[in-house]
Amino acid sequence: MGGTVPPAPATRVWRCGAYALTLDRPLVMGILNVTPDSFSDGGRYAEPLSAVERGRSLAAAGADIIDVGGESTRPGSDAVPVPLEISRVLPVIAALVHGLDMPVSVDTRRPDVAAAALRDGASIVNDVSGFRDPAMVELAAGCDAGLVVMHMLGEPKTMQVEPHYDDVVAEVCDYLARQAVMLEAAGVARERIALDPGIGFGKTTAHNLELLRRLPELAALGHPVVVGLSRKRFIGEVAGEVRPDRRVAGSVAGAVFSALYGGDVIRVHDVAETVQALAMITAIEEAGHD
Ligand code: HH2
Repeated sequence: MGGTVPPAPATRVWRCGAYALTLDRPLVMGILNVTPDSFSDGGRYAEPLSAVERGRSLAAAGADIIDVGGESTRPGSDAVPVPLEISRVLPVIAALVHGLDMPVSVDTRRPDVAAAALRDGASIVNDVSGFRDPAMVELAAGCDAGLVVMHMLGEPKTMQVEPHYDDVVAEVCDYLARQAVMLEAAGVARERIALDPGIGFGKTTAHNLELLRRLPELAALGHPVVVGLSRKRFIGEVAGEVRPDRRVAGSVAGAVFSALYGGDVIRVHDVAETVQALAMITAIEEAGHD
């Protein structure tokens, strides 16, 4: 008798520079937009001091990662000149990296912005254009940062002009799988590559809901999955709420759904509310496992 004990399932990890983030519970990425025009918090943290203060309060509220962006990519937005984007994000990233023992991410499509952020200690490059730019791929191959590869149809300026897919989930998964293979071929370790369906980036409300409903298909690719739906317009359409700051309950519901169906990292404005909701999921799942 005395059969062998089955091995415990291997812990999944997302490698981000000096950090190895274990994915045995959903992680929260707190959004810090150092911009005058972001759709939800534009202008609130445009000054470095208020932005750093906000970053610290997101960490105190339980965020696992702080994602710092200097360019709004809301539908219809114009690209920001690189020097301006660098001047917005760099002082904030430098201050947060020195003050907090947690990964700081840079939300950028620009290799020069990403390179400057990495030099100042950022551990993650979050590229909403999904590492389309060969210079971004070269940068990724030459560092050890975690990467978020996001799907976006076209460019922010025009992405919401009648987006069309035959099967949105299959097309987004195919694209992300191909980008991951391309990055691995360029020399990026698989454990560094997280995938994000890009909720709201060239998608209708129906597309966004379908991507969430079939999130397990993206999770099945085997990479860490990042989901960013916080306060976005499709929640407003479902709930009949035009004000982004009144979409918190819908956002938390989306975060809980995502975490249950394969999301590993949830990108949110409302960190305290999301952390509490996700802690409940973890507590319920762990009950009776002692
Ligand atoms: N969404 C936004 C920006 N960056 N990054 C990832 N990985 N996933 C997302 O869904 C995502 C993202 C847009 O939201 P926000 O930063 O709140 O607004 P804005 O682009 O207007 O600054």
